Amino acid sequence: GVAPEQNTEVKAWLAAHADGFGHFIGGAFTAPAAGASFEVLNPATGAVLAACAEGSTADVDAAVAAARKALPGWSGLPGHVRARHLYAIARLIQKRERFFSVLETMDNGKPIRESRDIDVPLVVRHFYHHAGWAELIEAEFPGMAPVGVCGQIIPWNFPLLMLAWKVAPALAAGNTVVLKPAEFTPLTALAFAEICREAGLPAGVVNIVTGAGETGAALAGHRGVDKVAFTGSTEVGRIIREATAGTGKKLSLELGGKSPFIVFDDADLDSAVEGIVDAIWFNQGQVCCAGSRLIVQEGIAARFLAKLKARAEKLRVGDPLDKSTDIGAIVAEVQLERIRALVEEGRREGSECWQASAPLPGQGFFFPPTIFTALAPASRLAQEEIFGPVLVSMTFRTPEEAVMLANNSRYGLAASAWSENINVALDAAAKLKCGVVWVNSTNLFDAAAGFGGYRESGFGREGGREGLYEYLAATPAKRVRKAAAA
Ligand code: TXE
Repeated sequence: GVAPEQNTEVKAWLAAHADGFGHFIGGAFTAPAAGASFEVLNPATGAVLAACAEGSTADVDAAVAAARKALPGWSGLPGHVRARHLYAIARLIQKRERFFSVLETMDNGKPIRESRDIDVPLVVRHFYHHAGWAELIEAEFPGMAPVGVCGQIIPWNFPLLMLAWKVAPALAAGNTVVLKPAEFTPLTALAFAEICREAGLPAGVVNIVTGAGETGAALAGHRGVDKVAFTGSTEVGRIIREATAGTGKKLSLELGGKSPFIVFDDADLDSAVEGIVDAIWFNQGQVCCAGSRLIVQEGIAARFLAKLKARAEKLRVGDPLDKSTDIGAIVAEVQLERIRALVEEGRREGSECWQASAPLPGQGFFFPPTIFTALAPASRLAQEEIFGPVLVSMTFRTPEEAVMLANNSRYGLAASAWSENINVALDAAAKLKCGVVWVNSTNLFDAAAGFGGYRESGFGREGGREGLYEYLAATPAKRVRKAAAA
């Protein structure tokens, strides 16, 4: 293989924090109110990377108070001044792209090629894009004002990118933030806190509290929070929706998915194979919009699956820091066990299971590319989000049947349709119940395009003009006065 990415800078940074990380509150790293901490592991090796503070309600109180205190100053700045801060953050992350990529890969297990070429560049793009919006905010959204203090809870699959999706629009619109990263992957968020300080962001505009579900629940339920933004499991999304119901808090939820990937018999099969490889094996399949259900036209199904399996045999599963690795480690042992259990259940139910034959690394949390065929559309495997490198495949005869199968899901996040006849593809696209449809492509993301779901995939959009509405309120004068008085 290619030599592993150098990680000396990251090692030095971790060594400098060998005593553990505190929370980032009011512009400074603070010791947690209580002494509890948790270990952060490298899922590719099992090694301990750092110790982070377990956020208590007292920590959340302090962070919300700091965000509240910073709100009048930050929201009172002209948009173009806020823009300068966002540009500064973007530039500093860009300058440290390599550091952030290596740190993300060590913390999450994703291949360095992905963190370096996809995650971190998209993070930078997100801050630049929203710096532009900050400049335009008064002109483009007349009569609207920031919502206030935002409580943001993010998952572990794209740790820094999910932070960018949440923090950049919130700040552009004049809000202040308390963010809780996922307990498996808090490190790039803590490095981002240092960037905020270096960029001269006013104290308290961004606060980061680490911890697990209880810390998240304390944040979502805090009376001083005006808006909650959550990305994660549908189950926790439901808990947060219940907890915020009747409180007047603004809420956006980006939850699970079981996105269909439809291949019509006139598709360019080689391109579609590359497409599905990206759809289900990018980030080990731990992607909310992963194309996890292959729906392929009957006449070409056998040929398509044969091509796909031959391609999947060539994917390299292993050391995420190796630049030639295609599939890295699953984020944590409990996630690996979850994937294993679902796959075992599928096997027991009699579905045909194919797995790539290359041996897996002897340590760390790895799972091979896996494809299920001949499974009942109502089975758990066909309906539930697996969140791993596991594809389920089914066939259809007519375009109507393809759409019916695709929409046979409690989710509705994304879909992909492949045909060389654009009419066939667009006709199907119009009938798919989901937030985004890619035609002859997959996993295209941009800061300018709103992303989000229908049904149990949640509601609200992130990115672009639509995304900004999640961070703006229509009753400006009253809200701002109330915020200033509190
Ligand atoms: O997610 P959780 P988990 C799905 C995916 C995965 C499954 C379990 O199917 O296999 O969820 O992952 C915080 N109040 N997705 O258990 O628990 C938690 O600390 C407030 C899909 O890791 O939803 C973390 O910061 N917050 C997905 C965040 O919620 C709470 C991404 C997400 O963790 C909380 C992740 C509570 N009661 C998982 N409990 C996607 N759609 O991208 C936990 N948290």
